[in-house]
Amino acid sequence: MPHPKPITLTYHLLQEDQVATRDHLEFSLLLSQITTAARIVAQELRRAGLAGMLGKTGTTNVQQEEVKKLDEFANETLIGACEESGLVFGAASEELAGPTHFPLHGRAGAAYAVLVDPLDGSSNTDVDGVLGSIFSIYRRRSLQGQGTDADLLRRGRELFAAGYILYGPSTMLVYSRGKGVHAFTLDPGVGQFFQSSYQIRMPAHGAVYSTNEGIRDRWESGVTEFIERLKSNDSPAGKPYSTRYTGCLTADFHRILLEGGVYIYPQVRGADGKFAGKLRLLYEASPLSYIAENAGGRGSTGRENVLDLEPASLHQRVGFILGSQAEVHLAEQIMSGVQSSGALPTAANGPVRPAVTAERITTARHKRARHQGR
Ligand code: AHM
Ligand code: MG
Repeated sequence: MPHPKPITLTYHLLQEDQVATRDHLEFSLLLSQITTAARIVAQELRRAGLAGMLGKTGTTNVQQEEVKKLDEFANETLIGACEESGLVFGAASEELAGPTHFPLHGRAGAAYAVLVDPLDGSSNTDVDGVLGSIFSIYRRRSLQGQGTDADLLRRGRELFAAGYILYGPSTMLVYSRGKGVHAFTLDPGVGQFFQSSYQIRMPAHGAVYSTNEGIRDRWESGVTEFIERLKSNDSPAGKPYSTRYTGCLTADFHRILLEGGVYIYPQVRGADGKFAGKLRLLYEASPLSYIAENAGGRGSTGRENVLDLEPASLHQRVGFILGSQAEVHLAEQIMSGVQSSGALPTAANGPVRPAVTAERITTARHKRARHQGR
C-alpha cells in the first residue's frame, strides 16, 4: 500500500481556510513564529545537561518561585518570536512581573496579544522529565494606539486561538483556532511539524485521574470525595480509575485529550488558613480549557466554567478541573454538594446529565456481558 503523503503544518494551514483572510494569514505567520521558537526550545532541552543549562538562575519570579535557567531561556525565546512577528502588540508570561509592550517593533496595526507559560512543569527540568509550553492568542480590543493592559486581561471565551507544545519523547504541537483541535509531531531531521491527528475528540469519560494526592489533607471541600468516587466501581467508567501524574499539566492533559479522564489541582489551604489555587488562569487554565472544549471536554473551577471567568489580575490563580465531560460534571456535582461520594446520581439528589449516566450504565452492561461470556 502506498504511504499516505505526510501533511506539513504549513500545508494544513493552507487547507484550513480556502479563502486567505487577513485573520488566517496573520494566524499562520504567528503560529509559524511560535513553532520556530518551540523548535529552538526543544533543541535546548535536548542538550541542556551538556550545555550547563540545568539548575536555577538564583532569582525568583513574580510568583516567588525559583527561576530555572531553562524557564528563562524558554521565556526569552517565545516572547522574542512574538515580538519579531510584528503582529503582536503585547505579551504576558508566567515568568514576567507585568505585561510587555512592543512599541518599537509592533506595527501600528499589530492586532494580537500573546500570553505564555513558557516552560510548564519546570520542576521536571533537572530530572529529564516531560515539559510543555502553553500559549494563548487574543485579538486586541482597542483599535487605536499601542494596545492596553485590558487587551491582555481577557476571558477564555474571547480567545482567538490557543495551543501547547509538548516536549516528550517527541515534540508535539497541539492547537485550536475554534474549529477543532489538531496535533502535529516534529520530525527533528527535517525540522518540520507534520500532522499526526486532525479534529481530535476527547472521549466522554476516561479511566485515569491526574492529581497531586500527597496534599489531599489541604484540598478544598468535596475533592477527596470526588477522587474516592473515581476509585470505586461507581465511577463514570464503572471501575476504579488509575492515577497518572507527571508534574507537568501539559503532559497530563495530553493523555486526557487523547484517552479521556480528568486532571485536578483544586484550591489548597495555605499556611494562613486561606484556600487558593496553584495554576494560573491566564497562562494555563484558560488555554487548556479552550482546547478541551474544542475537543468535547471542559475546564471548571468546580463551580464555574473556566472560560467564563473574568480575570482580575494577570497572575490570578484558580482551582482547576480539566478533562472529559463525565468526570468534570461529577466533580462539580460532588463539590457543590449535589451528590455525596456514596450516593448514586438520582432525580432526588440532583440533576443528572443523560450522557454521564448513559456512559456509566453502558460500561457496566459491557462489563456484565464480558463476565457472562457474551
Ligand atoms: P509551573 O508552570 O511553574 O511548572 O507550575 C505548574 C505545574 C503543573 O504543570 C503541574 O501539574 C503542577 O504545577 C505540579 O505542581 P505540584 O508539584 O504541586 O504537584
Ligand atoms: Mg505551568
